[in-house]
Amino acid sequence: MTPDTNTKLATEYEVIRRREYELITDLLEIVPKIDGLGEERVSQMRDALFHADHPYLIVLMGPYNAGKSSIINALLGTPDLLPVGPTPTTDRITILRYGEQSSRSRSGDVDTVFYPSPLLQKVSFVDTPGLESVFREHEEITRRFLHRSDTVMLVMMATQAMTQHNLDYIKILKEYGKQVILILNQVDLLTPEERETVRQYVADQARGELGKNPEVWLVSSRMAIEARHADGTVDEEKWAASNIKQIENYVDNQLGDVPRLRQKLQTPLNIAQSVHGEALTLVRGSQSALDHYQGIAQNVEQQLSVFRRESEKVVTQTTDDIKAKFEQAGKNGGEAIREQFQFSRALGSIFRGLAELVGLSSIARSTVGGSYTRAAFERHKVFEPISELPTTADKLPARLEGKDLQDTDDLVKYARKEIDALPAPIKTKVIGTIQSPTRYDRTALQAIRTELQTLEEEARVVQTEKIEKALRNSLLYLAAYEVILLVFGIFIGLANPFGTDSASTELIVIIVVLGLMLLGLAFLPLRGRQLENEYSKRMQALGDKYSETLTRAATKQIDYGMSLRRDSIAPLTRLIDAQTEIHTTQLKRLQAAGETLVKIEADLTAMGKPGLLGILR
Ligand SMILES: Nc1nc2c(ncn2[C@@H]2O[C@H](COP(=O)(O)OP(=O)(O)O)[C@@H](O)[C@H]2O)c(=O)[nH]1
Ligand SMILES: [Mg+2]
Repeated sequence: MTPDTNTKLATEYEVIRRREYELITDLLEIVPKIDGLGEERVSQMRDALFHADHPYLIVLMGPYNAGKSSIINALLGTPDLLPVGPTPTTDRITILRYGEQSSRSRSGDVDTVFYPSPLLQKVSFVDTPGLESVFREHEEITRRFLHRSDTVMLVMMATQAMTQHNLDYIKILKEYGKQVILILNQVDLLTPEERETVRQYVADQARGELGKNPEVWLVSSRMAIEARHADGTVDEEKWAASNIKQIENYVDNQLGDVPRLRQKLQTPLNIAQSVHGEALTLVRGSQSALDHYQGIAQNVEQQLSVFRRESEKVVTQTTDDIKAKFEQAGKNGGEAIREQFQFSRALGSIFRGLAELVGLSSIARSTVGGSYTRAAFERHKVFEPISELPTTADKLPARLEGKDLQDTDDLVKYARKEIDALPAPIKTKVIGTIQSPTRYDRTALQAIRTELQTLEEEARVVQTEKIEKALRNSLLYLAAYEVILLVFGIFIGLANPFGTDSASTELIVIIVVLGLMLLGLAFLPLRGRQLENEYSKRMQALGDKYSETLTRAATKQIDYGMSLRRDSIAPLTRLIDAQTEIHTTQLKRLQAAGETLVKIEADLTAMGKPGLLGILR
């Protein structure tokens, strides 16, 4: 492959790798929260993330002072990026990876060094301490890195190549099934003849262990570092002699190897696909559980609206009762008024009216007038229904409260039963306790007591004066009217104004006068009816106002009672809401991830294949 196609391939690879990384990062936010998905699957995902995170991983191992850190410094053209020393300078594992800016971070046994080198865009290096310490003190981490590595470079001092130890390590590394390259460093300390001898020796020794012709590279990191001058110039001859270029070339060749690259991207993708599939199945499987929870939520809502309607019915029953009492009072009052304005009474009252006319009744009025209307009201028990109002109104808060508490207890029992029936992992997610309220706020209906009292008092007010004045005036007008007609009748009878011949005319006139006199008598009950209507209208208006006031306060108490009910079972309803929310988002995100998985898979299959025009896609 040409370097050009190599670059294109590397870019393509990098694009897919990044998408995989993002996808797996996204999945890692979801999958640990899916009930029933084993911890093992989650750690597989984390592994997959690591794979997708590192473009290509080369682990450098070898004894202390072999020059592992120096080789990395030489490759990156920075003598001081990693500490170098004749003694074990550091006992930590260091990952070198690409970063826009040079920075370091530390987590556990592992340091990460970010550095803006183009080489690190293609490959990440893992620098390890001496082999002995690696397997003794960092066994777990070492294993992890070895598993994830693409290539292991076993770095040895050319002057002390292939000790028994090194042979043992080759054996171990072989077990990991990784490609092992033997690097003999510090060859600047050997003559060309010695170099060839050492290479032969190492190759022979390693062949036995690796079972094939091993790669043995002779390098000098010191020469490579020395070849790059501080002023930016490079001693090309020295650089070539250092042979560090061989490592660079290796990286480039690896990245030009399409099947290998594809395999590298396929591994995390496969893990992601497998875990994603299982997660989706689990989430879909929990749909029926969710349906059950929503059934509970619906039951609760339904029950709550039934409760509300029942409470409202209690209120309407009371207000109907109250309105009936006002109506009764209005009716009784009307009767009392009617009695005053009765025709038979009116007849008898004409004389009283006459007395009024001549001003004789002023004494009688003060003694009789005040009492006869009130007495009529008493007789007709007008105030009895009014006095029953407080008892009726006062029963309402207690009835509502009793219902609130009973309903809440019922809901609590229901919610507890449902929570008990939840699967154990869900049960642990219930926050708070389901319980009936310990206090009850009665202020809403207490607050209107005085308002109601005022209305009751108003209902007791008999407008005695108004009624009696009306009666008096009616009698007065009636009496005057009758007297005038009477005088007119007598005049007709005595004065004979139509002459003796017209006795019939006279008779007719007298009959008409008598008729008018009788008609006048109907005026009184009519006036009474008018007052009666006024009174019952006033009572009805008061009754409406009374009911409205009561309803307003009762609605407040009902609202309060409803909130008590909701609060008492809030842990259950909150859990259901939360579960629904979690389920919906999980499903949505998993479905989206599934689509991305399919796209990446397709792009991965197409990776490195020539496009329509024969050029690399
Ligand atoms: N002569 C020579 N010395 C080297 C070379 N590379 C490293 N060293 C020295 O070997 C020592 C250990 O190097 P270092 O990179 O820290 O080894 P590490 O322990 O494997 O990381 C240091 O003193 C380096 O200067 C080399 O190519 N030639
Ligand atoms: Mg080192």
